[in-house]
Parts: sequence; C-alpha cells; structure tokens
Amino acid sequence: MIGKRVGLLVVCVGIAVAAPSLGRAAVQQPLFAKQPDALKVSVVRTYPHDRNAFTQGLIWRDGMLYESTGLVGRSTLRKVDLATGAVKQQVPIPTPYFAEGLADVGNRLFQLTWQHGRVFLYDKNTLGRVGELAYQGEGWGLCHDGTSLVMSDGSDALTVRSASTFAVTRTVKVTMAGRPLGRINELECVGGDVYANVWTTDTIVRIDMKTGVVTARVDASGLLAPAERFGVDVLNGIAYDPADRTFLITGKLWPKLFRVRFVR
Ligand SMILES: [Ca+2]
Repeated sequence: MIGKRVGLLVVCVGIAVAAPSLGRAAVQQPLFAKQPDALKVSVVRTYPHDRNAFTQGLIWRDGMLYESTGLVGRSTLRKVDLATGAVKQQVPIPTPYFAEGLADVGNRLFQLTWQHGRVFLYDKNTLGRVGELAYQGEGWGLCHDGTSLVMSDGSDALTVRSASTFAVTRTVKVTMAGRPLGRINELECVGGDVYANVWTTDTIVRIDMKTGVVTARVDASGLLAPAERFGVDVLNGIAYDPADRTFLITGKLWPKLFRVRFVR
C-alpha cells in the first residue's frame, strides 16, 4: 500500500513538472471532464400543491413557503402553507409581466419578470411593493447566498449580483463533464453551491460557484405517478430547509410538492 502511494506521488509530481510544457488545455482537461456525482431523490414527505401554480420561484423561510408563479395574466407572488398547500396571501402580477425567480434579502423579496427586465421588490411580511430594480436580458431563476444574489437567464451563465443595486459583479459559466450546461432555471443557494433545475428535464444539478463546475447531477424523475402527470408542465421550484437539510421541490402545475433528500 505504501509503495502504491509513493508511486502515485511520483507520477503526480511528474505530471506537475511536465504540465507547463503541455499547455493550459491539456492540464485542465482531466479536471473539467470529471463526471458529476450521480444522485437520486429519496422522498421524505409529500404535500399538496396548487395545480394552478405555474411555479417559477420557491423559497422556504421561517416556516413559510414563498412562491412566484408565471404566465402572463396568471402570475402571482404568494405565501403558501406547506402542510396543506393553501395560499395564505397572494399578490397578482399585472399584464404584461410574466413572473419568474424569487429570492429574499433580509426583509425584502426580489421577484424577476422574465423578459421585462424588472425586479419587483416586496416587504416579506406584508407582500406590499416597496421598490423596483432593473436588469438586462432575460430573468429566469434567482437565489441569495447571504451576500449576493445569483440569477439564471436560461443559458449556461449565472450572474452574481449586488443585493442592493442588482448590478452584475461576476459571471459564472456552468459546465458539466467539461461541456457548457445551458437551460439553467430555478435556483437555490446552499453554502457555496447553487442547486438548479435544468429546464425541460427532471434533472437538478449542484454547481460549485467558485468554478462553475457541476459537482452532482440529481435524477428527480418519477416523482409524480403517471396518472398525476396529466396536464402538468416540467419540474421547477427548489427550496432548501436547513433545519433537516432537505429540499422542497415541485413543478409547474404539479398537484404535489415533495420534501426530499439527494442520495447516492
Ligand atoms: Ca429557490
């Protein structure tokens, strides 16, 4: 065993010494081509979810579920009772806006408006509108890592933004197994990672925000029974509960919301 370790060390040192002559691409290839961990979902509990909610943003804070729903003329911001799925309070988002991602910064809620470049700000307690900020391009998912906001726009790029001005401070390109990963949708910030729904799929990925590398790929297929899939849209909506380190996930127009763990 000791011999093998020493041998491996010699090989590693040899690569490190030889690396400069191989060029940057040759050195980085093995790192970026690494496959993400393959995870699946283990359901802890199932809750009802409003079948009319075209879920675009989901967060769980202090015992309350906050949800942003989309579609023009049907968009809302709402507080939802997790156990019953009952809408406790709701704010309609007027035409022509199509509400998207949702995040909280202290006592404020930030809600994106897909192609309209506006972020609506609300008081988290009353859901009263308290302001507005702007962005360029499309707004899809949003989360707050405790310092900055992270926004997706449907591409492989995540923008890190000021929580006060919404200005871009950094752009992170997301890659999985060495290739760009696009269609990144709803987000959830957990520590230094961002968990993301990948639009039109049952896949959730864990992104290391230092590098943009997808370190885990979660197969979340099979949550709804075939009979429950009638009339529903895609998986979307991910929130984190730090109390027991579980995730709350649902989909657009899904009849159910699931508390899950991501497991091997
Ligand atoms: Ca979220």
